[in-house]
Amino acid sequence: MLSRRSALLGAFSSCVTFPQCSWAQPNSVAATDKPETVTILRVQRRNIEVNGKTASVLGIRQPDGAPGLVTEVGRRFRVRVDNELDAPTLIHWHGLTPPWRQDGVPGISGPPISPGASAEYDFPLRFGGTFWMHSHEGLQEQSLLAAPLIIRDGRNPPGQQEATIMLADFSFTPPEQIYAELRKRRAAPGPRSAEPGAANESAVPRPDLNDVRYDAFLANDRTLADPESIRVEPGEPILLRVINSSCMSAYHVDLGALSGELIAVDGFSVRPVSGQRFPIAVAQRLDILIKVPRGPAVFPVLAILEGERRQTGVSLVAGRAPVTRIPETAPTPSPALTLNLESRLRATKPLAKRKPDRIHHIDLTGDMNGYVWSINGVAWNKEVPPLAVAEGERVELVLKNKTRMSHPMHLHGHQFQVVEIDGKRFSGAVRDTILVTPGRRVVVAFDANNPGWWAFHCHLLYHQAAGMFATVRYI
Ligand SMILES: [Cu+2]
Repeated sequence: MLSRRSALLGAFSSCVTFPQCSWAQPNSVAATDKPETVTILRVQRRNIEVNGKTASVLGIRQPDGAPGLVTEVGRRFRVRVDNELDAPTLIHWHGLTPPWRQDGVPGISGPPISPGASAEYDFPLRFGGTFWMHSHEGLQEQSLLAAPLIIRDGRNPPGQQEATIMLADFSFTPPEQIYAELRKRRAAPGPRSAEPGAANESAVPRPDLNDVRYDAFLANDRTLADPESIRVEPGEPILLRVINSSCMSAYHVDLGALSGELIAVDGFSVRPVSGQRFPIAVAQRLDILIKVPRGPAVFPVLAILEGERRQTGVSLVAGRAPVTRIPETAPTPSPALTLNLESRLRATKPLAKRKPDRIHHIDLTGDMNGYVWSINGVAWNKEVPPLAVAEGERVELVLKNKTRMSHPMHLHGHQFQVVEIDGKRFSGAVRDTILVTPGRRVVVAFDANNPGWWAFHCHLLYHQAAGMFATVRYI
């Protein structure tokens, strides 16, 4: 099904649901969007402006310019991906559960799409939520080859306002050079040096956070020098769908003067948690419901880089209110992400209670020195045996982080439930990406119900590239 050159170019109409290329989407799908429609997604080069300079990046857009895809639960995911790049690519549908051949991981689910070729996808959408799509080929994700994938469902009342906020880390340094510089950092004693992209400002040893020094942090492709203004209706609720499409950066989402309710993580509902700040690791998503106060005002929604003051974000503009400049640094550095919120989350629809049929012990291993990252001491290569599971089993993955960095671990083709942190069992969130912080032990459980061969890896792009990658295979 993949990589066949489409002879049908032009025979499909694209799923044009929205009049302009906008990140804030109206809450309805146009009546012309029949279930049979094939949505065309073009993988292409595009320009954005960052820090006053033009940046050539990649993107996934529909023919009308809309990034990614907004659809509805119960429909089929009928998509044709056109590779308009001059390099191979393959797009992964992060958080969805397609047949494994349509999962978009080169070398696992199938070959990449050659330049000028297309691939077709067709599978049912059995659940809704906030998902995303991104390249799983090489380091393309660092060139912003990612887009939202929103599946509306009964949790979204008709007419409710919503906005998608996609976070990204950006560097003018080519990703291959960033990676090469990270790999060169071999066993340097004492404080870290040779930060890719910039000089190290401090001689004080720091915790292992943010090992790439980025030029900018983007929300919907823009920095706070020129943030997106999202018009909102005063006095009405708005659903924020926050997607962390960054390659290496975690944030604290800061609602400023607003408070919100976290109602879903990685697309799946949790018992609402009220708050003003919520952590988001790489590849995770947060659905936050906010009641916009009455009266005109501007509400910045910020994402503050973990361990630092640098921030990005958007403005919610309620009524006729003057827009003011938002600083690109927060008054104080934020802390590193912890598992405090994770341990408080409770799934509204947990997995059925069941003893595991199979338990895999997975040590997250490696070191900043030499930039070696691995699973159970083995950096990924094609010879590494998969983690075996069998259809119908309840499987538990016991994740132990033996390193000094946090790792957001992502399982393809399944959702899992967080069922234990450091020996304490609980009925945690159902999700697809779990942060495991240094020294901690986190157990996730899933039902083996999607036969095939699936990736399981750290979602930090350069950790994955360095070998913190494994596979799960049905036997
Ligand atoms: Cu990692």
